[in-house]
Amino acid sequence: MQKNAIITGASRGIGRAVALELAQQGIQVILIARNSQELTELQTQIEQAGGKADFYALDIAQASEVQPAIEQMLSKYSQVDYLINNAGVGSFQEFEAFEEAELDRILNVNIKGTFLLTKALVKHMKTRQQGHIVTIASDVSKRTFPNGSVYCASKYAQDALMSALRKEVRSAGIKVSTIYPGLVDTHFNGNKPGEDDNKNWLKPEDIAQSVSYVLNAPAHVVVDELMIHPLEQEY
Ligand code: NJP
Repeated sequence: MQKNAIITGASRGIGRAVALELAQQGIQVILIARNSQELTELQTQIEQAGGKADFYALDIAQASEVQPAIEQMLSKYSQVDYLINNAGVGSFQEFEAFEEAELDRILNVNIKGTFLLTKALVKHMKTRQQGHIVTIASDVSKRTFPNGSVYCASKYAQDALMSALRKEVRSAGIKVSTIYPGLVDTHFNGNKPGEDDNKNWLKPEDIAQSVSYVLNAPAHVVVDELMIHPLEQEY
């Protein structure tokens, strides 16, 4: 049967690589991000390669946008097998320089967005007694560093959200996996992919391979957590 995967933050970076990888495996990908032009271009690229892609341009931090979109998806596709919670934002500065608005922005996307998407799909997955939720958290879900207070807090919280959910839904046959990447060469926080300084960082495709590994585990196996770093990164 055709498998369907929702991927948030699919317009670029890790999410885009995950979408390309899963589509190439024959999975119908449902792309989410705010930038509809980038989503259209990715949809075209996937379809030209023989894959299946649909997209919803929305802000994952807005319940009023997430809820109707998920309802539409469920009536169109009848089942969602995989949710890849990948969309995320961050910025880095001294603690006292963080403004309230920046705190809200980071927590709203990384926590509230993850919560809204997951909540909108858990009931559906429980009814089917199957489903797999994969979250791209961060290695800073498990360590902190100077100038990273708000981002680290958001990623610790995202990890805790998923860790507790894992324990709630395991008996319903739902797998919850969290991936903790180190440095990945994407557009994150204004980074320019391909610059020489980042040449030894992970590539988005490395994380796409991790997602593929987690999703393709045998039915009786769940990869709860997977941490991945560039060899040169101190951890
Ligand atoms: O970042 P980037 P990554 N609603 O900036 C989307 C984690 N991570 O791929 O909305 C919906 O290239 C945005 O699309 P748009 C990180 O925390 C990374 O590196 O159109 N979508 C874009 O597609 C994050 O959770 C590193 O602007 C929203 C995507 O998110 C995940 O990896 C290290 C949105 C961001 O693409 C992917 O980040 C690490 C919203 N409100 C963890 N806001 C790393 N890169 O080094 C943003 O440990 N997006």
